[in-house]
Amino acid sequence: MREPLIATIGLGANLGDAQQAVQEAMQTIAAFDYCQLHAASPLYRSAPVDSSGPDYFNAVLQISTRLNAPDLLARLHQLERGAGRERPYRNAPRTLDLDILLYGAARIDSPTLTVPHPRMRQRAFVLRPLADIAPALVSAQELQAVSEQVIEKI
Ligand code: PH2
Ligand code: MG
Ligand code: MG
Repeated sequence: MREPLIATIGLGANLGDAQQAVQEAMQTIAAFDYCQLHAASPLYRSAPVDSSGPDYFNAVLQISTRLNAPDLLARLHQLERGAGRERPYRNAPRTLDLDILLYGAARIDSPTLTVPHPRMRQRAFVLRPLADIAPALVSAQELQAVSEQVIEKI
């Protein structure tokens, strides 16, 4: 078990009771072994970006964790499966999506995990909630660049 660091996780869902799925997942992740809640963003409703179906519910969570990145990812995937996640095609509507956005200051480039998340800085549904809980991690220019994306805090 390693020294604790802050992992930043993006949550999203747009099928089924998506709002409840995101809220429940935040609580479940905060209660994972070897993890402590660091910060939880408000919930946002956002239009699908490069995706389809109903509006998404999105949030960002920071945990302090001693889990290594593959173990954290495995637990997140387990939670997605428990929520009935299916993967018929890329960016398909989904009951629950849990992405590791940042893992401390680590850069990870493995077949199953790329961190920092390669598209996080192009997405208002990540940057807006991230700016709420970790303003030093998001610049005004980055927020401006995604200001056309349809999103509201709920
Ligand atoms: N996730 C995607 C693709 N598009 N759009 C919104 N609004 N919210 C998401 O969480 C989302 C998306 C791929 O993971
Ligand atoms: Mg995703
Ligand atoms: Mg994902």
